[in-house]
Amino acid sequence: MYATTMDALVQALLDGDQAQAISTTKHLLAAEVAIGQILAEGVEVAMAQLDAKCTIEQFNLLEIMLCGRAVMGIMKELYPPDMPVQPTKAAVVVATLEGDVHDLGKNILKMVLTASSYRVVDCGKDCPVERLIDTVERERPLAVGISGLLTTVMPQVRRVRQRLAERGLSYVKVMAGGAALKQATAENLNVDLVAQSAFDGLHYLEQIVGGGT
Ligand code: B12
Repeated sequence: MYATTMDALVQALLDGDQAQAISTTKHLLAAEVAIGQILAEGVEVAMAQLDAKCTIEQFNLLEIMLCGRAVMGIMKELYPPDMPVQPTKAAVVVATLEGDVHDLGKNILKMVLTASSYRVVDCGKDCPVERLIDTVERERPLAVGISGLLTTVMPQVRRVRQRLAERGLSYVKVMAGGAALKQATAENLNVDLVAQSAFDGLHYLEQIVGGGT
C-alpha cells in the first residue's frame, strides 16, 4: 500500500494535479510515513522524471510550472505555514545564485530548517554573490546554504568562501546542494558540505550546534 501511494504521489506531481498530490500526501502522513521519505521518494523522484522536459531542446514550461505548484502545495501540508515554531537556533542565510531561477529546492531547505527552529534569511533566487555576502555580514549566521541547479553557477559558488574571508567572516560554514552542485565534491566547490538532501544540511548544522537529530 505504501509503495502504491508513493507512486500515486509521484504521478500526481508529474500531472501537476495539486489537489490529488495533497490528498495523497495526507494519506502518507496518516500512515506515518516520514517527511524526509516523502521528499526523497516522492518530490525528488517526480522532479528527476521531469528532467526530460526541461532541456534546451525540449521545454514544456506550463507542465513544469504546474508540477512546481503541486510541489509547493504539498509542502504546505508537510510544513503548515502557521506551525508554531520559534527560531531559537542560529541563523542560516540561503540563496540561489545569479543566473539561476530554480528555487523549489531552496524553498524546501528553508521549510525544513525553519521547522527545526533555525532563523532562515532568504536572499531569494538569481542572487549576486555580493548581495549574499552583504546579507551574511548583516545577519552573522552560523552557515550559508547555496542551492544550485545550473552547472554555470559553480564558479560563483567557488568564490563564496574567499569573499567571506575578505570580510572577516571565515567562521561561517558554507553548504551547497541542488541537482548541479550535488554532483561536485566539497573540495571542488570550496565549501564545507555538499548536501544530497535538505535533511543532510539539517544534520550537518545539528552536529555543529550539538543538538543531535
Ligand atoms: C523544475 C525545473 C525547472 C523550473 C524551475 C521552477 C522553480 N521555481 O524552481 C523552470 C521551468 C523555471 C526551469 C527552468 C530552466 N531549467 Co530547469 N529544471 C527543473 C527540474 C525538472 C527540477 C528541479 C527541481 O525543482 N527539483 C526538485 C528539488 C526539490 O530538488 P533539488 O533542487 O535538488 O533540492 C533538493 C535537494 O537537492 C536539497 N537542496 C537543494 N538545494 C540545497 C542547498 C543546500 C545548502 C542543501 C543543504 C540542500 C539543498 O533540498 C531539496 C530537498 O531535499 C530539473 C531537473 C532535475 N533533475 O533537477 C531541471 C534542470 C535543473 N533545469 C535545467 C535547465 C537547462 C533549465 C533551463 C536552462 C531550460 C531552458 N531551456 O531555458 C531553465 C533555466 C532558467 C534559469 N535561468 O535558471 C537543467 C540544468 C542542466 C545543468 N546541469 O545546468 C536540468 C538539470 C534539466 C536537464 N536535465 O537538463 N527548470
